Amino acid sequence: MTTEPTSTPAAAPRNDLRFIVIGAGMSGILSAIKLKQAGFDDFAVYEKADRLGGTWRENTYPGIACDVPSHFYSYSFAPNPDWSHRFSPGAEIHAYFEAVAHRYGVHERIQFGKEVTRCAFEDGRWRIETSDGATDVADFVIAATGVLHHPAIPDIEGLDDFEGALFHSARWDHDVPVAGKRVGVVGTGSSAIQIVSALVDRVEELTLFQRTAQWITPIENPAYSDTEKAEFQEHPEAMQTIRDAVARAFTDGFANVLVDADSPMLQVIHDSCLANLENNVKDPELREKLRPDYRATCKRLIMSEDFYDAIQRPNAKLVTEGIERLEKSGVRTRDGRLHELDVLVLATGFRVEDFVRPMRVIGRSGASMDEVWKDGPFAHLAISVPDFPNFFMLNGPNGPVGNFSLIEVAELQFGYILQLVEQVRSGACDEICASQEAMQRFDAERREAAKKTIWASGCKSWYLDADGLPTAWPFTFDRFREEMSKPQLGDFERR
Ligand code: N01
Repeated sequence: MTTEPTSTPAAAPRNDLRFIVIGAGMSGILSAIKLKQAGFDDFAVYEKADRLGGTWRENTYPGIACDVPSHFYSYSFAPNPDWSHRFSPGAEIHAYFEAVAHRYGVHERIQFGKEVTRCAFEDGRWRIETSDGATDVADFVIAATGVLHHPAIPDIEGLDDFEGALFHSARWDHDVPVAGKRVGVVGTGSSAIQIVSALVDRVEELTLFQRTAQWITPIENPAYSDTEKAEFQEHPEAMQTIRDAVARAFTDGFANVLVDADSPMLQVIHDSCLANLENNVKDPELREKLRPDYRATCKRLIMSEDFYDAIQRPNAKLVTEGIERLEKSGVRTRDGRLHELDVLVLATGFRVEDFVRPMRVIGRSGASMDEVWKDGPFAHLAISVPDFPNFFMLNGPNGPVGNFSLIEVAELQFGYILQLVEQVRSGACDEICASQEAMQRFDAERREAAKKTIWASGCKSWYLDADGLPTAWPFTFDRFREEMSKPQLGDFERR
């Protein structure tokens, strides 16, 4: 049942609302800043680690960078004239979040080393438990817990038998020397491609274990000169111009076209990836091994200016034979060959379906998020789940993910969430969450649209759910912006 919007406040305005933000990554820091700016000063940010930064804290592998241009992958309210490159490295991005958190006075509001283990909606408020046994109570929970968060460890036989160093790309062990070593990398996603390019000239031998070939689009990554940085400092509007241009180009040339597998623009992207492969990989045998058998952008497009060079170095080896098992000295492939290694990196991606879990979240009816999501995670417009009032997610299920700025996504979502919060603050209601009816309507439409996207055109990727249906936002990014501009209050149940 849809609850009709009412303009008559049920009670007096409330200025005593307390918020808990879970996670101090990009979207948690954003939430804290935006709450302060909106005049909500009673909030805490709980962070399980001992530093902020989320994905940029956890991923420190060699070569890490963001493939969204830095002047777009920045908060809209905190442009950074000092970005070193068009696509700046991960450590710089991490330092940016640290600096912004300090500058906006939210760093001191983060409680580090506190993992939220349980949130339960009891007597109209959220009761929070943390790993150290402490409890807290709040009116709202903002789950800023990230998407690419829980490393996926592949089910390869003999993982424990390997006597060399073994770690996931998101758990890079910097104590393990790689210079002059025989290093193997499993996987060909964005992480693996960056690792291979960064390591090949430092190691004795680099072996890339490829299960699926990837389309690669070449990008240039020029450094910003001191003159350009001084110009950005003096004329911040120059950064805004870049930002606007990139945002428009990513929206029109990318995000909006991925959702229509028949879009002619997708053929343009495909042809450019094909030309990259044909023109830049010389050995015909290697070229065939690197040739994907699906359409470009079906998987998340890899952007790299140097991967094809790297994989053609004399000390690089591409192995396409499947992995049979790990043995004490290396990887045994199905053809019986043993690839001897000192270090093996699992660049095997993330368990994306977890979202807020393993935290236990109990809604108004007593049902847990695990139960509600037993067939897969969902949320109305990626933000709100029926019967979990005053609990909102940033970058939650079925939201936009892809080759564009998740910062912009989170900013738009937070603007929307604040409008829902306003319903409670103004006294119009005490509890607000998506109605079942709106959720089901959205999910049915989302599922239909998902079938028409490029992600459903015949490849395997982390965008797909257990049934092979893409889980990402399947509409245009323009529609996302439009939806986020103003909640349809009729889609929300308010008590
Ligand atoms: O992970 P992935 P990722 N045996 O899931 C392979 C963001 N990101 O960490 O394709 C052998 O893409 C798997 O093979 P297949 C970005 O959103 C951004 O690289 O399933 N191989 C695949 O090749 C990205 O999309 C940036 O056949 C196995 C790989 O592991 C997301 O993070 C940089 C295997 C996993 O690829 C995830 O990227 C880095 C097995 N048992 C990450 N299991 C930038 O901004 C898995 N694989 C640049």
